Amino acid sequence: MKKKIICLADRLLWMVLLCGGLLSACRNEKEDPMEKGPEVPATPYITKVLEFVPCPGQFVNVLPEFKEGDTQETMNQKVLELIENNKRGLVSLGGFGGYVVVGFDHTIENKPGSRDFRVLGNAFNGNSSAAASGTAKGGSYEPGVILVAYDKNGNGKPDADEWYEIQGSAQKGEVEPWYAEAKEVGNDLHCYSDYEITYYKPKAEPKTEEEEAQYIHWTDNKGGEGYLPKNEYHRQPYFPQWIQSDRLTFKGTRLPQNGLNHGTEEAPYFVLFSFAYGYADNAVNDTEGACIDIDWAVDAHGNAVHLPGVDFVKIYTGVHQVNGWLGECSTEVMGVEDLHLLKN
Ligand SMILES: [Ca+2]
Ligand SMILES: [Ca+2]
Ligand SMILES: [Ca+2]
Repeated sequence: MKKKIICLADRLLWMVLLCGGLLSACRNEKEDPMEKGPEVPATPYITKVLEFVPCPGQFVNVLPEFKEGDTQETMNQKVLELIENNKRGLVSLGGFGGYVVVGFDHTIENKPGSRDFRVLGNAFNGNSSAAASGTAKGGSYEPGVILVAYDKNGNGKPDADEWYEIQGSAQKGEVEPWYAEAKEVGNDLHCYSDYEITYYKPKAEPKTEEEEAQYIHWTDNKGGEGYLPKNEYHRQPYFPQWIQSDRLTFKGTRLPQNGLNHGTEEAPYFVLFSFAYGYADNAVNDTEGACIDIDWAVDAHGNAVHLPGVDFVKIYTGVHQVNGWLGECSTEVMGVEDLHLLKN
């Protein structure tokens, strides 16, 4: 009997030691997110969608689809199902300011002198007949501004003071080859770092063409106002249906208007031009233009910050422009990939 009790005590001691070991292993992993045990290989793709708030737009409530009863939580989950694990589904962020916040199962390392992650969109090259555009890349480029967060306090969340903006070519004041032509036709080429816009939920869906042209009212902090029209191709409600508020306000950097009509007034043909670097949905996927260097992150004053890596990425539509029948410029996201894990 005595022997048995000693045996049990021994076993208990072993279990306590084993559990303690496992717990401390877990703690170590949390303390140092750059360290990964070999038995749990990190995935290069998105594993979390923290928030999806699109701006009203022609693909909203469709990509992904809203169904009666959906909430912010279920919509986040629908977005995750589209863009996790290299699925490359399509999520539309709608007009200026609409955003998605994604996370990963590890910290994407910031390797010096190299680009670290890639944002996939649905940008493509098109033919541009405009000689004035010179070497500009025209086609369907709908640039999204990118923010990155390093989970410095290790609480598993991107805190407000952990976000930094990726400074692309427009924020740096670089002049794109298509600017001259865009200026000539009256595009707004300002790059506002403090833009703020509010969209108001319509009381009802439009019934006449007149109501369609004045569908979703917006006002901004630069004295501007206008309407996002409803077009004939997309008939569903454009205001995100799971959001109960009667208005949506977005703040951020607003990029120069990149859409140009290369057709005629009667038969318009819109070409959307790309910026040199630093945005989402601004380069063909699997090209260097879609790749981002974490060292491009800057603080609110535009000073470079040097982050060891990135745990969260936020992407929002950066251009505020309606391009005729093509509709509003809206960034699409199909995934975010850790280039180092992909060995690219
Ligand atoms: Ca880097
Ligand atoms: Ca945090
Ligand atoms: Ca797009």
